[in-house]
Amino acid sequence: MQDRFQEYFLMSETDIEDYVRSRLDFFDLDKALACTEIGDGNVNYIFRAKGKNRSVIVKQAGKATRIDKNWFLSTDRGRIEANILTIQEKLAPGLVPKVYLYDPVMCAILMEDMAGYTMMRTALMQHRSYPRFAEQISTFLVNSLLLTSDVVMEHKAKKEHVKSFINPELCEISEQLVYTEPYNNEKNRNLVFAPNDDFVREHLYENKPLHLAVAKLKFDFMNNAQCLVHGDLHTGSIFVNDMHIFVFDPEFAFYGPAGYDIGNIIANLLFAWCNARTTMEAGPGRDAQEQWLESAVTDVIDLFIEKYHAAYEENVSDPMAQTEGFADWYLGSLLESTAGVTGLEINRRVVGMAQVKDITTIPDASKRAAAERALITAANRFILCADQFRTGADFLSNFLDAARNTLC
Ligand code: SR1
Ligand code: MG
Repeated sequence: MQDRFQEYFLMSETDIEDYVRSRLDFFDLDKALACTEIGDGNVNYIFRAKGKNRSVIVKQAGKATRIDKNWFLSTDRGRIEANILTIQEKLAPGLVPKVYLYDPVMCAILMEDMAGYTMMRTALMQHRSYPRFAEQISTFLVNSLLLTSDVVMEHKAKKEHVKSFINPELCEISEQLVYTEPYNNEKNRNLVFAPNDDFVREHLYENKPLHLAVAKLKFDFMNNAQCLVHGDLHTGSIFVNDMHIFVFDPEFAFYGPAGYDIGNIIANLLFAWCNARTTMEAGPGRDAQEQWLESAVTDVIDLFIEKYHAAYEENVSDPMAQTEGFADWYLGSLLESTAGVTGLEINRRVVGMAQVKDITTIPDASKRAAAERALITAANRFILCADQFRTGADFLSNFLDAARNTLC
């Protein structure tokens, strides 16, 4: 058969069977494949091709984002995503989907299907709990972050990594949507929930001390090539089942501050808590869901700290990083940046253009408004007092204090 995939075009469901067969030797020739578009993200196109016994995911980078067809992005993000998944599979085996092939012509990744798994945000909005989550994500975080840093990697090899993960356009999205627009609405595309207009003006747009703290975090994001970060590690980038998780969708990857990934996780667990609090009936079911989410927040941080120390001890290679006191100082800086990013991720998802369904689908307007105010209150303290968060309990109590005042 003539290969009609020699030149880039944006594929649709009807192209996927031919495409997959042209690239992989996976499927019986005499059985048709069921091909469906399954993505609902803001950026790329994701298809599942399913044969009798096997299935595969095709993720193609379009030239424009899905959220805005006039917003053009380099398709090089497909290469970056395939490369980071391959590295993370070595560092955290089994916690990311396996890449079968990256096709630089179609800018498409063919990868393992996470069949039998649910997107974590969807599952959390169904108020399901995953007792193994903190254990698994903390392993992923320590391995993918610490082991790609200068503490562990040979420094010239690490600099080669930094080069190959330069991701200017995707980083620019975060610089705008996370580090700028929630504080000034400069492109007039924030989506502020009307009952909170005044609150947002006072606490975000006119809050000068907050702007200074955010500016410092923005320049840390742009200049601190610390670790190979996923770059968009919210609960829509994780697939879960009762036993296991997969982290996927790392097209925003680059060398940046470790706290960027950890803070994203914490913030998104707090969105799930707000969803449970405002949409579940008061009673034992809601209490259990909230308690699980609260322990997930504390455990992610505390297990990260515990595993960080063990991994540091085992893997540190830089002689100066072995100086007594350095590991603790470095950890302190990671936790400070984690707190700052937790606050930034909260604010951008509450008022920015890319919001989260956990909050936007809360049906009762006064509960949604109260949840958003609690989140912004907690977020601003995460940002302004970032150096005061050193344990899981510190992270949780800041949020619960804010929630107690507005949501209980
Ligand atoms: C144009 S992309 C908007 C947002 O979606 C992605 O998941 C990232 O979070 C990005 O900021
Ligand atoms: Mg994504």
